[in-house]
Amino acid sequence: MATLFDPLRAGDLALANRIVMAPLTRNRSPNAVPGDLSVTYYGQRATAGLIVTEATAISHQGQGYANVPGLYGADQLAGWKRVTDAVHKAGGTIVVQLWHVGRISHNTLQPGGGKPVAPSAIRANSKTFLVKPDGSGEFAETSEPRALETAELPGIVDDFRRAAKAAIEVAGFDGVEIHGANGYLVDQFLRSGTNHRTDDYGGSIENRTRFLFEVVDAVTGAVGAGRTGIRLSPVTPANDTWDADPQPLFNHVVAGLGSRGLAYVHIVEGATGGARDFSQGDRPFDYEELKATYRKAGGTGAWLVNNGYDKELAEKAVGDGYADLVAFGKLFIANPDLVSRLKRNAGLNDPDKATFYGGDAKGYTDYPTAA
Ligand code: 8OZ
Repeated sequence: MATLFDPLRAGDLALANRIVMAPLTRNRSPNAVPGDLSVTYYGQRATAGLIVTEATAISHQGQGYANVPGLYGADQLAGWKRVTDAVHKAGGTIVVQLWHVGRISHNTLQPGGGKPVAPSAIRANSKTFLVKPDGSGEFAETSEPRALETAELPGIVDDFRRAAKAAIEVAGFDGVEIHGANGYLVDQFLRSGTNHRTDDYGGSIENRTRFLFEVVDAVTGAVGAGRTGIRLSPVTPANDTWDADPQPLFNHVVAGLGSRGLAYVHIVEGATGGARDFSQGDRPFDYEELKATYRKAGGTGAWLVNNGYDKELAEKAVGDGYADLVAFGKLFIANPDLVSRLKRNAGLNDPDKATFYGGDAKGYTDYPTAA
């Protein structure tokens, strides 16, 4: 029976254990450049089998929050190179999460102060995080988006491709994770609540999943499928996302991923950061069916699960053969040495919510390791 502490090969990634650091937005990269604090923060957590970085904007247009990092400028890539060097020096493996926020943005964060872009011009009932001139943070309503022209889509797909290539070749990452979850651009295309398009990218399931597959093909073409993962959140209501019938939609997604040879598929079960049994549509979501659909379609990537796992639940998921990898979020914020703490059944530090988003070293790099 597999345990959380066994190594695993996921595509081209050789992982020391099954414990993954989930992507966690921390808003500590002024000018979109990860700095000294981020080098320390990720280096401290390098005993994770895999680190998935915080969501990282592939373009200025893909940016939606203050002080989140990017992958579209030389200084941003140089900042990340210092992070990957620190993680590699400590023996870890790190992939970067490729992010386009779509409508979850604010005019003041967009190129030329323009409108954020989306599949359809439907404003999200959601908030973004801005920094005021005095340096303090505030949550603000997301701005009214504009609908993307069909002719603009290849440019965004190309931004994903370019960011992925630079992530590997310049920033030194071991791989990339496409952010297809939590109500950002890729997810906005998937869901019937946010995609009202009448071109080849809207309407049927086949059309709504077209953008996702174009992004996957561009990224895997640039860096190799064995270095590519993807994150999906089939039922999350995060960022005002909604779909009338998620099961056939996401079954179609993973069936299409099955033949594409990815390193892993990362599933947020339930409401992101909330109830694991949350569902949308008129039936509970069947995650076993989702996984079986992926395997039946030839998918050999690792099955990575997330949302509210503790040690017991994670051990069961891996021991039962359901999950290959388990991602922990808040526990990794508060416990840089989470792997050894779980292994030794040591006590866990409690995460401090007040310092999750924005700020300095406090609540970022100052959580103690166990004696
Ligand atoms: C929390 C705050 C801001 C962004 C996600 C990238 O939900 C995020 C995010 C989370 O995927």
